[in-house]
Amino acid sequence: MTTRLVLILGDQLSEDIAALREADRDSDVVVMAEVMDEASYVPHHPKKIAFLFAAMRKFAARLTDDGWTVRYTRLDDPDNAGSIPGELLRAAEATGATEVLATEPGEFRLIAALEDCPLPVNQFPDDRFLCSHAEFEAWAEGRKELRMEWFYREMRRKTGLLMAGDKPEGGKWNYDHDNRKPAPGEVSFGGPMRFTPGETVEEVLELVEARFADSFGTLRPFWFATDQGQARRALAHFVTGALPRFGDYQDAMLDDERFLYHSVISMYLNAGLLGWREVCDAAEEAYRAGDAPLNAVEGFIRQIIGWREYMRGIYFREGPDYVRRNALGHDRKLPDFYWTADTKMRCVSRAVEQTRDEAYAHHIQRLMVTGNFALLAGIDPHEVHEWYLAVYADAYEWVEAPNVIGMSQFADGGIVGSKPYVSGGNYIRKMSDYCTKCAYDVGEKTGRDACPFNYLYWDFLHRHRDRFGRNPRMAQMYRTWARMSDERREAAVNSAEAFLARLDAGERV
Ligand code: FAD
Ligand code: DLZ
Ligand code: SF4
Repeated sequence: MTTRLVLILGDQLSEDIAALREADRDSDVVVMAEVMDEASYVPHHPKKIAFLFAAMRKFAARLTDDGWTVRYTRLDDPDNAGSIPGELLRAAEATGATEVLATEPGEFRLIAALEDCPLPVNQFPDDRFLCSHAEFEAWAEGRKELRMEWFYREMRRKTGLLMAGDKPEGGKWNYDHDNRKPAPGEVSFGGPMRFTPGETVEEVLELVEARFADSFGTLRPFWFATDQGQARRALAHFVTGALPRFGDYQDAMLDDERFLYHSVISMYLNAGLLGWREVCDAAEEAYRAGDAPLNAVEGFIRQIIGWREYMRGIYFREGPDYVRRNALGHDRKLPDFYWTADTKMRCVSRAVEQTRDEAYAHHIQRLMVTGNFALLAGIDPHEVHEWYLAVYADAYEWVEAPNVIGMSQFADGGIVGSKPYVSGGNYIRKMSDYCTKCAYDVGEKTGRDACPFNYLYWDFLHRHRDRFGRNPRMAQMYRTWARMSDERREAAVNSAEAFLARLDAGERV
């Protein structure tokens, strides 16, 4: 029997992954490799690298126990070819294999690299997702607007999740209206389940410490789950401890609470340690057992079968040039404080600090703090994209790019969102306690002491009035702008110009 190579990438750590299903345990050789190309195409957070390497090593051991022949290359192997195609060629030479079975990677960059590999690589669809590329295309075909809500309803019907016959459970598809409570006084959940590094993880931590010492991000304490069993325990911990309040406080932010009632499972889902079905079933069971309310469970399930699948659909539909889109023509360079956290804006510095420490920030921090600031300040969306791709443990282009280029920066011109997600400081004040500890005054609209989000917001609307002035969803904001006195409008624009000049000059803002 001829030997074939079976490529398993770092975010394909699922036993039912397509390439393994196509392979023959007796004659084929699984190839897994820690390579510098993948570890450095953006400067990944050390926690992200350590998480993936540790999870890869444990997954390889599990496959070996299950009877597979696994050829695993460590990063410090002196013969390491440095890239995935290079490692495939080396494996082919060593085994005599002439063909590769792979599962389609989650980034066009790597899909193209496999297509260009001198060995024939058969890329099977990644069917760990609920919606295939063809199904998304069929849904999108002929629609003027690709609204997530309509897509989500189809996914609810398809999965039967939270359905009562052909009607949505409780009579409504979406309970978001109940899910916008401001930050609670106290948080009863102690955060995600933390795991003490065992021998495999410790070995990886030492490697990452030695090789990625200069990268942005704190490696220790390292507490992530690194295998399926641990990830399942982390999920169960969330379902019992936090899911009941997930809905209520989904959009809230607190200065000294990094996780609130969020699940912190995206890195496990995206690497393949958890599957969407088991996660959603666990949430639905909690609802059916009366342990979690419908607004929480519906909201949570919507993120997974709705937003997550929708984002992937957009990425593959829009193609490789999506990450270069810049509909608003923004070209300011990413401020250094995205790496140093050294800014007087408390909300931004706290979001960056926790990103540095945990390789994690929750959705509203990503969207309404760091994302909102970048959009208001006119930062080059590609730089913003590369930052998000680097700093979060759950970041792969298929999910990160539509969230950043589309949802957060409006750089796709309105495919993901019908209006830009921008707000002044008042939104952050309402949803968090950051402003109480800030050097800026959220109540001040203009001037040096005023919250920069306040005047940058009006300046953004003013600068982009040709594009957004006739958008019905923004009409109210433009009416408010029009009603302001000339002096107030001028003061807002002047404050924004002065702030952006200080930012460009490298002053601490
Ligand atoms: P929870 O709040 O507990 O939500 C549960 C799950 O729903 C998540 O684990 C995730 O799998 C899914 N989910 C929620 N929102 C989204 C969404 N908008 N898109 C896709 N899945 C979603 N998510 C990533 O997985 N990788 C990224 O690189 C990423 N980059 C983002 C960048 C920006 C600018 C924004 C605004 C959002 C981004 N998101 C990304 C979506 C979201 O912020 C994260 O999925 C979420 O914060 C992960 O934390 P959690 O597991 O605690 O999620
Ligand atoms: C993100 C990542 C990193 C840091 N390192 C590796 C690696 O060494 N080997 C590997 O197979 N995969 C790695 N990955 C995940 C890949 O970058 C990911 O598969 C692609 O970006 C496609 O989603
Ligand atoms: Fe952020 Fe403005 Fe509040 Fe300061 S005042 S924390 S800059 S929103």
